Amino acid sequence: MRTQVAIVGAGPAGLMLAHLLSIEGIESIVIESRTRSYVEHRVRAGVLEHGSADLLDAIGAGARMRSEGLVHHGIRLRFGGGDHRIDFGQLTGGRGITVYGQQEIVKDLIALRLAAGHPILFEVSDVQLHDMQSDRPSVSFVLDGASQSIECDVIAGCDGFHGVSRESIPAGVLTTAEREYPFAWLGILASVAPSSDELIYCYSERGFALLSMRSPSVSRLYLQVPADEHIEDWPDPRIWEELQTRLAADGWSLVEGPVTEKGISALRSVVVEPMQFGRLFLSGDAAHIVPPTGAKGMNLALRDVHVLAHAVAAFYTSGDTQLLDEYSAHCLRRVWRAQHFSWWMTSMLHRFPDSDAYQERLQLAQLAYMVDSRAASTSLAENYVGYEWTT
Ligand code: RFL
Ligand code: PHB
Repeated sequence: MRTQVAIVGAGPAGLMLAHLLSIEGIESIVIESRTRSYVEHRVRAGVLEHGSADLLDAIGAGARMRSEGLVHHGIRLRFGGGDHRIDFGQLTGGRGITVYGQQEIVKDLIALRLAAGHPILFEVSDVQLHDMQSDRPSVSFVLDGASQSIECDVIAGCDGFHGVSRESIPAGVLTTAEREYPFAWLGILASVAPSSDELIYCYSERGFALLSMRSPSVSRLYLQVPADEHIEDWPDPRIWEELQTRLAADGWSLVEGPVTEKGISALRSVVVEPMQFGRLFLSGDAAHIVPPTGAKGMNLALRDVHVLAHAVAAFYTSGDTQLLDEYSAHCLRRVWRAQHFSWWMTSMLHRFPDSDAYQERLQLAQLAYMVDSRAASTSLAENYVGYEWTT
């Protein structure tokens, strides 16, 4: 097979890139190791920045998000037994976020691509990247028991944190900066109307809790748990009891319902630099991950491929690799802003195992400043909804 851009991974990054390239008249083939059904049902992110929602619209994939997604103009910080609203609308000139499940975006992007007759090859195995430093790189893999190869001009490594693309780069090329956190998130989906019309980020003595949602009848809730916790130790009644204790607030109650999905995810911050090796470009979780507290991971993945598509288009128009060469530095500026925001939200809202009275008072003082100061809440708001660089 021959194409212009071989895309490894059909997550939000890979699928969005395929659409953006196709709008520029550039051909691509997407290969994915999982089944279509698996990627369409993997429960992950839920919050789209203002700019990400606009991007889905711009490529013609926004119709269901606009009709089923929930637009929010604020979040609540809950601490000291009370709620404090961060009003995005007022603080960011009317901007908001859209709550819409990542797997719904993946479904919409897959349907649109297949309807246009463009290929996504699911269930490929033994994926290997070759000749990345030449101008004729290729990707080999096995599909339905047969060995195949795609020759291309550019490879986009959009295969997530556990993919092969980053691992294919020789040792010594990339530098890695990372943080591990001494806790994880236990997340559930429940068939019950959300007990709040906006997300609640809750700091409590027993640890962080988050109330989110997927629709008017589906709640998504998270609990901070120790990093080595096992999901088997958390039967549904224990999860609800812990949520009730942490989220308790005067005059408010958490309504429980059947749990339809649950799992534990580790929290890490990682960035590899540069996000390029020859004609291989890493995008999204393949190059960087953030703890989910800032709701940034998928948004960053979409931003990366927006930059990459533009650079690839310029390359085909002019033959010039300047924008491709600048891709990594361009993305890393936003990536590091999101790294800081995600690390900072995580540090402010979680209980650390070695915490003492001094650290707790510092966290509470920081939370109070966030809601008392317009400057501080504006900073949180603009980072959360996503902002455009002015330089
Ligand atoms: P993905 O989504 O991991 O997709 C990579 C795809 O590549 C496939 N793959 C391969 N394909 C071919 N060959 C191989 N060798 C392959 N190896 C892997 C995989 O099967 C997969 O289909 O990466 P991408 O596209 O970069 O997207 C990143 C996002 O998925 C991720 O950043 C977000 O889910 C993070 N995240 C959140 N981000 C937000 O922007 N807002 C949120 O509210 C938010 N909440 C979250 C989150 C992540 C969470 N978890 C589970 C880590 C909440 C949680 C709990
Ligand atoms: C979610 O709804 O899954 C979600 C919302 C906000 C976050 C993380 C996850 O910060």
